[in-house]
Amino acid sequence: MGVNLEVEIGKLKLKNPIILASGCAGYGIEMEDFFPLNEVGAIVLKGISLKESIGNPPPRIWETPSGLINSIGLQNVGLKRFLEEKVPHLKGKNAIFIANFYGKTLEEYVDVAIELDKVDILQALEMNISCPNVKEGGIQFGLNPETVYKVVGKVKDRIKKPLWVKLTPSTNIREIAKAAVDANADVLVAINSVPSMAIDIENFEYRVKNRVGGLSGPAIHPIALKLANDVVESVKVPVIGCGGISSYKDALEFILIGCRAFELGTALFYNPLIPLEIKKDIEDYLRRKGFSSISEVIGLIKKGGNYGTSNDCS
Ligand code: RRO
Repeated sequence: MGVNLEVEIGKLKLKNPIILASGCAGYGIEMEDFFPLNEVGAIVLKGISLKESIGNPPPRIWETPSGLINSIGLQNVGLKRFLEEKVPHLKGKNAIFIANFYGKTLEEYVDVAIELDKVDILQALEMNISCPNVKEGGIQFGLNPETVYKVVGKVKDRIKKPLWVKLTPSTNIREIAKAAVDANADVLVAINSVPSMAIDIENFEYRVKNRVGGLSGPAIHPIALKLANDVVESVKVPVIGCGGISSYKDALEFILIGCRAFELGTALFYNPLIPLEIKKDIEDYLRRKGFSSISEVIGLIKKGGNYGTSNDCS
């Protein structure tokens, strides 16, 4: 029996709920060695800013028990080279591409979004207000509800494509989610990496030069799940779960709490074929449980307990 994995993220139809997370799949092209790009529901490209950036100085990656700390610092080719060098490669792939973007100032967020909005191969724009690794832009735009309302509203006013907003775990995510939706965000993504630190005690040094990096991988999955749940409970727009997925079970946890899709990131670094494995395993699960489509299990979790009924933001 065939199972239907199609999901709707607002007006956007994805053939399956598997989305490759920004920063973990390059500009899409890098994944083609492993599978045709249209095997996954969508690919979120590495964050783009107006100007090219070499990112933070090395070392900027450190592996922890069940996790990965990164401090890439938004290295990217910049808007001009993205349009000239990357976009032509993505044309005709019959896949869904989402551009992740950020600005150092509110005006830069708007300017880069306006330009990306004109790119026909992009189906939506994912605003990054949650990068833990840059001094300007990134996380400080995502910590405060008033700032979130302002930056989301200003960008949303100037673009036609759906606006996804990727949230940080480092604040009251319910308030931030509401502010983004009040400013007409179409979709929320929860969560970006968790600010973290590791020390080399022999050499008295931080493991990453920037001192702080974003923790991702299995270590953060339960945190991500709880925060995605908070967002689902707080707003009516589609929510995409992100954080520490390394198996179909982790992915389905996001779906059962009500996320319409999920972003897969760090696991791609040690197993680039994991999207295909998760797809097959989800199909097997749905058949085993007697469902014919993924949409039947979205939000199927049995509600219970008192959590979420108060103003709990812990
Ligand atoms: O480039 C990065 O350092 C980075 C970004 Br933009 C982000 O959103 N999340 C992350 O963990 N690293």
